[in-house]
Amino acid sequence: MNKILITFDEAKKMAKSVMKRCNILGKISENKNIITRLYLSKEHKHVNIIVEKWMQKAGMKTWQDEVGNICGRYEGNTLNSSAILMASHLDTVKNAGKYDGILGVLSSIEIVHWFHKKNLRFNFAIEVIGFADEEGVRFGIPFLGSKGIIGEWIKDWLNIIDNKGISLKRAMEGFGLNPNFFNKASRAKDDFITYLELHIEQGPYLYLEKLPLAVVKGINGMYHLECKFIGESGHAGTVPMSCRKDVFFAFSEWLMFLRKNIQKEKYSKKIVSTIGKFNCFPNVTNVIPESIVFSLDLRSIDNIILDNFLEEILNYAKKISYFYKTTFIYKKKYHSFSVFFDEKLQEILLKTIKYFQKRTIEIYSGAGHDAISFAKRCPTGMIFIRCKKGISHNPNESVLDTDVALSLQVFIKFIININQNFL
Ligand code: HGY
Ligand code: MN
Ligand code: MN
Repeated sequence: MNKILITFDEAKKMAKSVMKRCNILGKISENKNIITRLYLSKEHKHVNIIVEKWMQKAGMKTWQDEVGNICGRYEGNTLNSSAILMASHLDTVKNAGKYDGILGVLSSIEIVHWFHKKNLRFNFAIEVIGFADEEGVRFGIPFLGSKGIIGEWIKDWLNIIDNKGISLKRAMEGFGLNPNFFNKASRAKDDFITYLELHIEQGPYLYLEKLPLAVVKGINGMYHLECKFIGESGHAGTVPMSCRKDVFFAFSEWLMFLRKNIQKEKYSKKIVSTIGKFNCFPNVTNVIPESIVFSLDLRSIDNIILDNFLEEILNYAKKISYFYKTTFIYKKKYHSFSVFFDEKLQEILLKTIKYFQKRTIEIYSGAGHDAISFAKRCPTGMIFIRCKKGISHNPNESVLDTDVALSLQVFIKFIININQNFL
């Protein structure tokens, strides 16, 4: 079976079909001008129906699980054998591109379709999952889809409400899911022998190195906080500056401290910090704000550096808020330690990429991925595909179909190889 290879021309044809399907799903959005597809939305349901049909055409048995993931299974030589899981997510951020997550799901389906057409079966099954929610945009918790598969949902999450006041529980019911059955989505540990994810890099390294593919060594640790400076609202025209409890002065001095701190030798190039969401109350021109609420996203591959930096900027926030007679409070909404992928799997992926692409690089992922959920359960590997100028979470996200073709060749060869040697 080792001799079976897929030619680049054949792979390019498959890549064209993957890109066409990315375009089709890119049109399914809550907003006709930008791509936004959130968990348990009608767009999510629409995409699941289409992707399920593509999975069935590829020879897979399909089902939608109890947290809304769309799943497909291509049996091995023997029924009910453990599976290689190839997956990624189908939800998007707001104003997204067409490839983040989606490319990995559709490429995986295309690969299974190729095996199905060649009537190839392996010592393992292959499962493909389109995770229902990775971005966490609607309910603020990332990786809800893959956490459903590994049984890491917490019942309290059902009461979390979205920005329209709809609880996760109600949203599940509206989607046709029974919120009390979320545990039924979880799969046994030995259902999966390996987790593989193809994903766009979403950063600039492959683009700068002029390389199509790279092996991912691991994923940065991450904190998501919700922070609040609380002052005192008052009349913009009458309150003297010396009597104000001005949250913006506290916030801006804190932000300057953060910027200076992150440039210090001990932190520079090791941490990224983002304030993506920002709200001011009451947000009226002639009222001194009572409070500002904002998100803080911090990431680093080094967990200690990440914790030290976070402690320093939280301490300073408390100090500067006292100086301006305001209060600073925060909530840790999410935390994941950095994750390092299986060395042996990386070696095989590296060798397989080098078979087609003489040179490659190994990088850590600044972006979070569903692979985080599986790294502690089974050998987990990721391949990054170049995206133009590293642009992502942006409608200008773009990939080359020749790079997609190469990634299909790599994954097909990888699966045929491990069928021979690995198991
Ligand atoms: O935030 C991330 O890293 C991913 O896009 N969810
Ligand atoms: Mn993303
Ligand atoms: Mn993603």
